[in-house]
Amino acid sequence: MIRTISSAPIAGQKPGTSGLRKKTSAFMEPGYLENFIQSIWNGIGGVQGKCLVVGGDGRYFNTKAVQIILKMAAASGASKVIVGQGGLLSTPAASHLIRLKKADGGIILSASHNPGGLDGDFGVKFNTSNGGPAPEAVTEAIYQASLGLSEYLILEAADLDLSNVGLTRLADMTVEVVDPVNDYADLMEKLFDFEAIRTLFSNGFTLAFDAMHAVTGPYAHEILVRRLGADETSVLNATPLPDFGGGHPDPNPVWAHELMTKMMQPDAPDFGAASDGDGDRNMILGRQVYVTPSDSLAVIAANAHLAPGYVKGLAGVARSMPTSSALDRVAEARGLECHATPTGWKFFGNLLDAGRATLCGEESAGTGSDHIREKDGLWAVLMWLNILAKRQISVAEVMRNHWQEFGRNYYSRHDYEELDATAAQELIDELRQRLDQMAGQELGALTISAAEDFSYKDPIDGSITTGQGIQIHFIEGARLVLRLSGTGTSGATLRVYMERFNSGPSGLESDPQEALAEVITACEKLTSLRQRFGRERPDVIT
Ligand code: VG1
Ligand code: CO
Repeated sequence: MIRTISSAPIAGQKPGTSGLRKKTSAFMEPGYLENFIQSIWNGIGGVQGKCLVVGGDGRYFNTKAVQIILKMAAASGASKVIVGQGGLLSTPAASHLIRLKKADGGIILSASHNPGGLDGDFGVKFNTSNGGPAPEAVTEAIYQASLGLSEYLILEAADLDLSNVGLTRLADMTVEVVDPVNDYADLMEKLFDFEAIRTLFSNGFTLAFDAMHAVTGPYAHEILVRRLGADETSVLNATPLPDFGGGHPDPNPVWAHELMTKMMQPDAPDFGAASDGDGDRNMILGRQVYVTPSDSLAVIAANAHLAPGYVKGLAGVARSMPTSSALDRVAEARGLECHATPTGWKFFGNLLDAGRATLCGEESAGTGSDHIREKDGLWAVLMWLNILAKRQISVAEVMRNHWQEFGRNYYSRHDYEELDATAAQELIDELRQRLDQMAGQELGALTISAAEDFSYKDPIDGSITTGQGIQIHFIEGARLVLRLSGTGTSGATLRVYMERFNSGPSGLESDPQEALAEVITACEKLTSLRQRFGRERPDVIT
């Protein structure tokens, strides 16, 4: 029986960089998830007769939320929902399924790298029929719908058993429970030279992949161990847990410290990698080498043709604005179109759909291509393995060669977390007001050449997005970017991005924090960050 439950708008149901993220306890309050799901339905013009893909990263409340969404889809007349077995789907696998099954869209339950559990965070992302995150116009329509919500529809029915693959029904709606891994693994097999990677492993190449107790465990096991022959022990923390084992599934040197420590030993495996909560981001390591995400993107751009799916070369490349311009150097050398977009994968969708970019990436360790419409952690790992298998050199050598050829963009991001939200916004506002007077200003050893508040005009649909971060260029070939995070759930996180180019051939092997010392000083002179927020140092340095 369909029930119409009267409700009222709940403040703050506004999707951020990647979906709506709140404390798990907030999402579990009566009507909270229901209100947002109904707002999605209303914001996209209803789900009558539509087919949707649903799944999540397995965090606390995932299973219950899937059941609620199924009942709400059935109540609003959806014709079919395709759901991952046990309610699980990585973000890239969901994107692929939407495209493969020609679904009208999908809902991914994840707060990505944010910790999970009852005390952690939960999130809901809506993806459109191209498999990509809903663009701004759609998330805005959903938000507007949430502000005018007065009721939601839900089917009164018993929970479905999602533990077996196959077809079942919920009232008039078909529910197809699918293996979350198979279709995705098949896609990877088409894109990469599995034969070459298998040979690499059989010749004794060693790997450590840290799934961080999040969704990628089963994917990594199937692909790396079962299909490619890596040793069983290569996949660490492979069982998805509702609280990610108490960890913070963010693949960076700080949160993936267990893997980091392992990889920094002289007898470390040849290759190391980690993925985040929902499997869309990655960290790449070699023996005693950490590859920054921006460098990884540039290396992939320069070597993608070694993988069967990309032999024809790249149509173009794109990066988020704060990502280092290492990618631009490769694009320039290879004559590729290169775009800089605001932070968040949704801005790559149009470029990918229009064939203007084949490869996209973000400094936050998201890399991906036009094979789906999301960033893809395991895809990046396989791309690296494919490159190493073909080039037969170590990760350290790949990096050394790359910097010799293109120069090195030293890069680092400093995060200041849980700042007072008003004070953080005031800093950005103040900087905005000073932008006009900045050119020519000396900040220690560096002189500002240009300063702007980044805005982006989408070259495909002409939409304009403003206020995407303060970007300051220095005449010495350095850059400083400041923006506020759109994925946090308490206070504000200030992200400070720093970059400095060294054309080589000497000085290419310095410590990034040392190479960036003058940019760090310039930032402090410009913002008085430490004094303003009473912070001695950043909370996270990547
Ligand atoms: C962060 C990253 C951004 C990424 C986003 C979602 O956003 O900086 O590059 O696209 O997370 O990634 P923000 O607004 O906090 O800087 V994920 O893996 O959370 O879906
Ligand atoms: Co993610």
